[in-house]
Amino acid sequence: MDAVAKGFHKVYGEPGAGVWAAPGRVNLIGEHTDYNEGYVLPFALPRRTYVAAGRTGGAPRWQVWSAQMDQTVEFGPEDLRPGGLTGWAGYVAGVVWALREAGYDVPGARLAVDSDVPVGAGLSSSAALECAVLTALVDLGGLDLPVPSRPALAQRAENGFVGVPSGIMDQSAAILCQAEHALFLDCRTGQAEQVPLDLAGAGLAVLVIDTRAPHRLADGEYAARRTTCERAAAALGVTALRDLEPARLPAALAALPDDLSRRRVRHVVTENQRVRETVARLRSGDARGIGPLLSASHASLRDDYQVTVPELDVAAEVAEQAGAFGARMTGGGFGGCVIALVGDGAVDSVAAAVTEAFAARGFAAPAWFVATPGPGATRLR
Ligand code: GAF
Repeated sequence: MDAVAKGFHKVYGEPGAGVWAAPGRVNLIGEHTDYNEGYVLPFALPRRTYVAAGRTGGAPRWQVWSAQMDQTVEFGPEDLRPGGLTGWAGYVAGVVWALREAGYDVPGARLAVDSDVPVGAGLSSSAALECAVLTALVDLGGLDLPVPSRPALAQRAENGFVGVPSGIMDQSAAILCQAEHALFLDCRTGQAEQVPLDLAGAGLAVLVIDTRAPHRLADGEYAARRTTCERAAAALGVTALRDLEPARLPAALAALPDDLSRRRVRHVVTENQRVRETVARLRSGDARGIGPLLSASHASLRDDYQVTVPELDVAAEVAEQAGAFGARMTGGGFGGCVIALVGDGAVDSVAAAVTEAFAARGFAAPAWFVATPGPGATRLR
């Protein structure tokens, strides 16, 4: 927070009006279910993207400086068309664009951005940036945009301006999560429940292992998964795969013409069920009991949804062999992170086992940290 405030002062020669922040996330369970109108259960990381900002007078224009890139980008209304800005600044311009498209009078502003959310690790650094900027601009401009409506607006920035066809989970996590809770979100209705997640109280920890595996073919593959799901839903006569209850799965699989859509549908239907089961176990105080559900989710993402890579599979498998109660990839896949549910005394040994296994296979050394559920987007000063 201090660094970004100082950065603002240095770049613009005056202090900003305030500092805002939004977090990255891990998804505990419920992967590739959001765009199928199903259930997700993310929690916010204590790692956040910070934005210092101040209004400018005159015709609206925007200047944004990034501490990570040590670069300032300036844009005006003429740049606000989908794809009009690319790279990191596209996420910022996308938020201004989405607000204006929704009819909001966005004030001209200067912004400084700093972040400790790892980029490209599948921890939602882009949603953290979008949501920190959105929260700052809404406050600066006194815009009447209720909190529950903000995730969809930030998602529109990503879908419509940046051009990534993501679902609504990451922006919802960045905006709606609360400290010490996971967010049980129904992605169709927007209904959100805060589920207490007192891991330390249960003698547990969520170990996040960043495999550092480069994303491979991620964009096209993600879009392809979406299309297959949408076509399967249409073929089965439902609005979205969310409408298929597990009891209908055998008949649905029998009705589908190809193996690929059968696999995708099986993943989505069983994953939605695993999310509900995870929430039930957490509500009943059985945090350790969610381990097998995490592992089943990983197997489904590996075998049926086919979005893992060898680094993710090795990390999940070795974490379990080393004593984790369950482990799974988190986020979109094709690289990124694995989460492992471990006893709080086993963090180092599980991380060491994965590091060793990576070295033995010639993979890049993984990074790791323990994740505790932090707060969603907020004004800090
Ligand atoms: C990415 C997307 F941005 C999310 O919307 C979600 O679909 C996720 O992949 C997979 O669960 O993070």
